[in-house]
Amino acid sequence: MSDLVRRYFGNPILKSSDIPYLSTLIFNAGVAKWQGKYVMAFRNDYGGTPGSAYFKGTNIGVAFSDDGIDWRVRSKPWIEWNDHEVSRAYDPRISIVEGRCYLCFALDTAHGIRGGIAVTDDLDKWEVLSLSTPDNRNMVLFPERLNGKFMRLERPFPIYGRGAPESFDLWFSDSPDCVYWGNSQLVLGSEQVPWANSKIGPGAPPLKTAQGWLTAFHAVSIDTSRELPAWHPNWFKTYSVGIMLLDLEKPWIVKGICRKPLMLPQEQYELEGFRGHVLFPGGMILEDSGEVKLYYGAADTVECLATAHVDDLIALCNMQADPKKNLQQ
Ligand code: BMA
Repeated sequence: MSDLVRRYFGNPILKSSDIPYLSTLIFNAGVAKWQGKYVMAFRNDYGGTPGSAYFKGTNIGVAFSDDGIDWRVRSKPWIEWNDHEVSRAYDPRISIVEGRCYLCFALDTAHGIRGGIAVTDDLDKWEVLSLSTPDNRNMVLFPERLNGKFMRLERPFPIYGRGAPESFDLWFSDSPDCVYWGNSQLVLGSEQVPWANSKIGPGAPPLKTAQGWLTAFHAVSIDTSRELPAWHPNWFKTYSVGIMLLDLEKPWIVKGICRKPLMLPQEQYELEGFRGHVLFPGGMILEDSGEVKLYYGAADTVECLATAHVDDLIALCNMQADPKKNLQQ
């Protein structure tokens, strides 16, 4: 674990008691700078009591900030999708592409989990551009097009043919219009992450640097001999944060990856909650000073902030993904 990453001393930066409507858990937010402000879209699981594993529903709320630390939450939730087919939208990520605000999200449906992409120009009205086939989630859009194409990272869940348990991987695809997606390429197999023994998935939308696209991902380890603190029964999974650098011109190629987790759960607000030992990165902002703000959900209960210098993060990405295990070659 790297000590180049500093957790904000006032963590968590957003929690259920900050929300002016029904709220139990606030976590897994997407954050971006847009139109002179920091904006956050966050997941709100509501209608449960702390300590219980039951929640009535999930919606997505919006908050604004002048400094990326102190947040003003809009008085009403933004997105609540619940109909005969869809039970909820959750885990939003935000990317600003050519001045427009794109939202990626997961959708639980009667026929599987889908990854969605929508666009908004006012954080009010939103137009769904595409919904994947099941099962897929953790989509993140790159902040610019390459050769005219939108680009995304995503995490399909191949139940058959990939081995157990949950050996899910991180993929790339691109699109001329954000509607039709193709050119699917494997980016990183879960077996290539030395400290994980289960699934991985995209975390924060990539940041462009001269050395490559810098992106944080989540990586999961399961130890069934050790039940972890959680309101949720039978919780055995640790979610950590990894960091890697993708090639600027061929973003499905990993230029370098940090050999250890960038962050492991360590603080009380990360170790205990609905699901303890969970860090779930969803947003990264690169400031002019070189500071990177990394936003992450902690214990599926609160939203937190950590910072690091961009040069230090790039320097950490000095391991090649194991070529013997590299399915690209
Ligand atoms: C994943 C998703 C996330 C959640 C994480 C840890 O599978 O459900 O929303 O934060 O598990 O519980």
